[in-house]
Amino acid sequence: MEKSLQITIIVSIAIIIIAISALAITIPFKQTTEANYASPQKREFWLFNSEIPKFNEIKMGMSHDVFSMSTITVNKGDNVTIHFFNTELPGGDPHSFTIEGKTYDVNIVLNPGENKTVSFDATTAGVFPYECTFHQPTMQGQLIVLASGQP
Ligand SMILES: [Cu+2]
Repeated sequence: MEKSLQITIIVSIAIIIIAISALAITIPFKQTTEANYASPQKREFWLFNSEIPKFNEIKMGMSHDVFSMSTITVNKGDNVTIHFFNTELPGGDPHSFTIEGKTYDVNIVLNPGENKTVSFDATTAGVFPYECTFHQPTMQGQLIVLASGQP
């Protein structure tokens, strides 16, 4: 009888220690997550056409053109502004910034030396591929809209 009471007390103390440890581990992560997902915010990006140095287009059978950013990450609810620049010299290629699908209807086409700005609200969470319609398959990226932190 006395022994079983001892065991009960030891088990209870062990459970309390485990519970406190788990809480101590979880709390810092929770705070970090909440701080990072403060939203909505106005988020601004500068995007450029770029190229892979020493990339042999003939040998590889594809374009050397890429976007300066292959991912753009925002939170759901953010207002997103993207300034897109075509840094080609006169006589160079046009480039587009085109988000695939109908969720975000963005398609801007720039001649050499031009820049344009596009703004939209990130109303839908998910991963949305973007591309330059002139330079596939190399010139593409992903708009990532995170759902976390939304009420
Ligand atoms: Cu392009």
